[in-house]
Amino acid sequence: MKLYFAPMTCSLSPHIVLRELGLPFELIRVNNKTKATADGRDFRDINPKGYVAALALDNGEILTEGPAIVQYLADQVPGNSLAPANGTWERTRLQELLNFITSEIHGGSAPLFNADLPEPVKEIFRQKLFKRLDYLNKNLVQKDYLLNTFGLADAYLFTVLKWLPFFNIDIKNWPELASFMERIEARPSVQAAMAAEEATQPV
Ligand SMILES: N[C@@H](CCC(=O)N[C@@H](CS)C(=O)NCC(=O)O)C(=O)O
Repeated sequence: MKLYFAPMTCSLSPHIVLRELGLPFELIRVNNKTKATADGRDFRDINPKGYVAALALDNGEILTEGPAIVQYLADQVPGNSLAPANGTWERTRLQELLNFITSEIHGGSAPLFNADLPEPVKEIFRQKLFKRLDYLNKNLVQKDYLLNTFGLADAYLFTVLKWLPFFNIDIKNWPELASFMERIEARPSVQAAMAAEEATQPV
């Protein structure tokens, strides 16, 4: 398998999951501006949507969309602790969380990266995001992880909350989220994924 990624983007989530599961993979960097890939291709020929993450399977299939990728990966390792089995109520709860993170946190914070958006518009997105962070903060009171044990939703939430400093949002305003971030960042898989991404050459 090949994971097409760009450093510090949402592709960190499947990258962490690959390492947690111990699956073999190749990491291929994408320049998100030029769409050049480290293996000498135009990324749009791999993912016509033009955004990371994209997972190239050994059978030639390309899988995109973070929540789908991480669930596919977990399903390659039956009995793993990152995702409840398909078809169970617990799996539905995981999907509920992944969808919340992708639409409300990932999608909800994306406009804050846009330098062309006027400040009052950004403030609307910021206030909406704060409500979602309040919700998550309450959810994590006396809990180490979003579900019972570390799993797919935690890797994804960690990835998107790593962007908060870019928006000058201080995670310390949400103490449970702040300790969640420390807890997840301390995991060997997370340390290894961030180090591996940083060690790649720019394309
Ligand atoms: N819906 C996609 C969104 C992926 C996405 O937002 N990727 C960003 C990085 S976090 C990207 O590559 N943006 C570059 C672009 O859109 O040109 C998913 O959940 O995987």
